[in-house]
Amino acid sequence: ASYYERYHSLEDIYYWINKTAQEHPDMVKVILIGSSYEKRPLYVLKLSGRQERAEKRAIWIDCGIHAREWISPAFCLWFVQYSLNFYNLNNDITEMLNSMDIYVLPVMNPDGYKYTWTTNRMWRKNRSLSKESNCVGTDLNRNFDANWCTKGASNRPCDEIYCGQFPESEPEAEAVANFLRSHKDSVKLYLSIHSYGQMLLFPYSCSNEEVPNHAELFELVQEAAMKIRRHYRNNYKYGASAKTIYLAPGGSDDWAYNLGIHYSFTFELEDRGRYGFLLPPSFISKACNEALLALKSIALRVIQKT
Ligand code: 0X9
Ligand code: ZN
Repeated sequence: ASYYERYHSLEDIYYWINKTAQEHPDMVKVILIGSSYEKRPLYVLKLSGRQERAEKRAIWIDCGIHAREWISPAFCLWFVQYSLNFYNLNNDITEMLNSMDIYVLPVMNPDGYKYTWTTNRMWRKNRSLSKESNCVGTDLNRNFDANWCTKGASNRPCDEIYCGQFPESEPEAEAVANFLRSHKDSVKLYLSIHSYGQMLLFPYSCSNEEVPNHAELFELVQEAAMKIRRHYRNNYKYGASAKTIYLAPGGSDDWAYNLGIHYSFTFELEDRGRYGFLLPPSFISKACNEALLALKSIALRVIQKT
């Protein structure tokens, strides 16, 4: 199996980030957007092709918000490698990179990811210590300022869906929010990669309300799911988060949407529960190819629309 068909430790991923940037100085820049609670760097890879417009639009992709969802960072690595290898060879990738810069955050929760490799494979949250309790960790996908800590999140530090002390109390969430705030005019498409469940989701998750462009987003995920069904004979559910998965406030996708990034999605990759978070490495390529197909399908539409 190739490098991309295996899971990698955090140290390996940091090494990979550096090496990838060095090998492709023309297309890749590394940006430090902040650091984690335990002071690990949060690196974003900026991929760009040939400049086509004066002010270039951009896509944001984050992986590894939740520590145990190993297929998610694996997808970010897969996607970067695929984009670099197939630029100027595959039409879709070439068009994407010539039209949009792509910011990729391979591991948003490095402390949690590390912890799943050393201590507890099923850890979800980050590793911040709380003052009022001995329990560790905040759910970074409940820590954003979108109906923060209402129904679907918990204010108890021992819970898996603990929302934190206040919105963006966690350095990992704050770093992502700061970066997106300062790039909100160029970023047109926000994408957050999770597992598992095979779903293509869009806002809102923080309320049962429909977003103004609900119909448009629904068409995008419907088309993407149809392509996955045709090419890989696999079914993905799709729709607004609150109705398709559950009510869950404080998520990055809803927050990005409210910031003005009106193409905002969360993908839940393979599988549907047979292995769950423990997806064997032999499934990585299929899971990543499915997500890649959905990403390309949506991104190319967004390029036409914006
Ligand atoms: O609950 C979550 O954060 C995500 N599911 S997971 O099993 N990967 O934990 C779903 C996120 C959907 N979007 C929002 N809740 N905003
Ligand atoms: Zn998740």
